[in-house]
Parts: sequence; structure tokens; C-alpha cells
Amino acid sequence: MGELSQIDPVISRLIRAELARERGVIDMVASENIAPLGVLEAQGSILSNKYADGYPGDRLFDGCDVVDEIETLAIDRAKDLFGAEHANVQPYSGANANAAVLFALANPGDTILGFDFAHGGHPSQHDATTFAGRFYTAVAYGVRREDGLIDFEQVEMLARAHRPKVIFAGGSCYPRRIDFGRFRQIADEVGAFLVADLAHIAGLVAAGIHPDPVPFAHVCTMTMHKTLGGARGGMILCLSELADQIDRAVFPGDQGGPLPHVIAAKAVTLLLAAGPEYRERMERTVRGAALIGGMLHRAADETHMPVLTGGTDVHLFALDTSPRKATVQQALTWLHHLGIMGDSVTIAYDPLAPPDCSGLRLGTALLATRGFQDEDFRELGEILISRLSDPRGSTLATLRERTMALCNRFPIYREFEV
Ligand code: DSN
Repeated sequence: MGELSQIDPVISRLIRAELARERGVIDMVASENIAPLGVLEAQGSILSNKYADGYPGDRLFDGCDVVDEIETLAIDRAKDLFGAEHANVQPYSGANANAAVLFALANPGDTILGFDFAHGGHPSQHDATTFAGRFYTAVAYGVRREDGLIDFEQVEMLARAHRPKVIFAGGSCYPRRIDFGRFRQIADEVGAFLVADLAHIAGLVAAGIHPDPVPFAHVCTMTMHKTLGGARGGMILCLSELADQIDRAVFPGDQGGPLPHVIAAKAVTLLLAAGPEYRERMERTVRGAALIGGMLHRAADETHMPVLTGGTDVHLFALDTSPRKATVQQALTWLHHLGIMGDSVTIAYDPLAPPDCSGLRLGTALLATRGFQDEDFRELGEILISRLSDPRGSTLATLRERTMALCNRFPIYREFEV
């Protein structure tokens, strides 16, 4: 059948181009990471050939003994790692996982309460463009204007007024620890299910460096490729009393057949996350974000881009570009000139609308995987401050040299040829 470079030289060249791009940038996109070779090997394996609709021991297809063993292993590893009663490892993504959970726990038209995407939540919890906003009566809470922290008074007020079936906690751009216990109190008061959306912080939770949501949430959803740094896809944890509902909502409710190759890669991801080096990497990730976030916070008089909430407890932080009278797209362009990648988010009370809005989100998970130590994060913090303080200054060439020196110090995927 031949190798990719022979069958499809164009795609082969583009994959190598992407490898060269990833090698040549300082990637601070908070949702990205570098999957280990073992994960890539499983994800690119012949397991991709297999159909296995259903669950281990209860499939619609023949010949599922091996994939049953793989999926059972992934489930057991997930339960052990997170201390959960039940795990479903089939969701194709975090957004799919949220959709399946809604499908399981609420009927179309029921009210749900999500964390506003513009305030750090996620569209799949409430937005009109998604399953959540289209089929449910979605209400959203946000953060307080004065300190950027979750407005629990508003959560309580909305929960009491709307009596939602489901309350989501967690999202895409919230830089502080989440008090899942407080969310659970509110959920109990109004008879709602609490769903912890761990898409971003799953890796930190697995390492025990973020307060554990599992004792409080009826259900947790997550991705495996962000801070967890592994297979591309989602996962759901839940109480055993909800296991059947959740499983049926994932398949056949929300998805077709599972992806056995991805489930195998999820199993590898979970094995690595239980290993001895993992916690150290997660601690370095959070320390790196706190270091750079803290430096940028103290330099806000120079950059005119305050750090939301004054810093971070997790792997990401966000800058408000509006006091600088710059859009996030302009700020990203200034960073791109150095080879630094970040991404744009709407922030609470943003005076601008996407894509030209005012939130610059930066994260450290991928850089910690590359091997960045505290001194490297400090050097990157100095580069960011210089660039954002004086984007039209004469320091561009020097800053680019410093950025590329950092980048070259931590090569990735040396096993692959460009
Ligand atoms: N959830 C998005 C992010 O945080 O980047 C990706 O879907």
C-alpha cells in the first residue's frame, strides 16, 4: 500500500510543514500540548480499522475481544486516576462530552445554567450556537467586574430563579481555582446536577494540584489533550447511579461507533498521568504560569495590559488589551513577530466583539512538556514584557533572537524528520 509520502506527497509534506512550524515557535496556546510518541503510536495504529459500537462485553460487531480489553483498561485507569465511580472514554471531544451529559440529564426545553463563554466558560454549556443553547433553555452566570472571580451571588440568584436541571462549573479561560463544594451546595439547594467541566484543568486535577471536583460533581467532563497532554478526545466521569444514562447518551445518543485507536491512546495517556514524572510537570506548568502571569501583572504600567484577576492558580492567564487601545489581534501579531503563539478570547465586560476583542490568553502546559524550567519561564516573561510594552521599538531583532534561543533549547520530536 505504500507510505504516506508515496501515496499522498501533498499531505505528507503538509504534516512535515506542521512539524517544522511546531518546532519553530514558542506555543502558549493554552489548550495545546505535545502528545508523547507512545500516544501518537496508539492513535495512529491499526485499531482504527475496528468497528465496536457499544461497550465492552456488549457490542454490535464481531471480533471485539481485543478492543474490549483496551477499553476496559482505559476505563479502569480513568477511575483509578480520578477516584471516580464510573468512566466513559468514548467522547470524541470535550464539547461532545458536554452535549452527551445534557442529553443524559435534561430533557429538551429544560433549563440549564452554564458559565458564560465570554467570562471564561465554554459555548457548549449555554451558547445559542451549540446543542446546549439550541435545545435547552440556557442561562449563564459570569465573573464579578471588580475582581474577575466567579460571581457566586449571581450563580445562587440565577439557580434559585430558574431551578436548572444542570449547573456547569469550569471552562476555557478561568485562571483561578474553582470552589466545586460551593457549586454543589447551590446545586443541592435547587435540585440540579453539578457538572464539572475539566476540559482545561483535568491534568492539574489528576496530579492533585487543583482542588478535587470528583467528591462534589455528579459528573465531570474533560479533554485528554490539553493539560493531560495526551490523546485527542474527551472523557466523562460520573457516579455509578448515572452510569447507564451517561453511557446511553454518549452511544447511541450523541455519537456513532467509538474510536478504538483513540481509546487506546487515552489508556496510554492515563497510564502516563499516573506515573512519577507527571506531577512534577504539572507543578512546573502551574509555577510557570504563575511566574509569567505575576511578572506581567507587576509590569501592567508598562504594557497597559492588566492580567485578569492579577495572576493565576492554573496553567493559563489572560491579559486585557483594551487599556492599551489595542485589539488582541494586534497584540498577537506583535508576539507572532517573535515566534510566540497565543490566542484570542472574549473577556468579561469586553468593550469589543470577537474576533477583534480584548482577551489575550496564554498558557504554559505545552512549554512545561517541552522541558521549560523556572528560569526559562522567567526569560519568556521578560521577553513578553519588553515586546508588549514597546511593540514599535527597536528591540524586535534582539527579542526574536532570545525567543529562538529558548525555542531551540527545547527541541521536540527529534525522532521525526522534516
Ligand atoms: N475549548 C477550546 C480552547 O480552550 O481552546 C478549544 O475547543
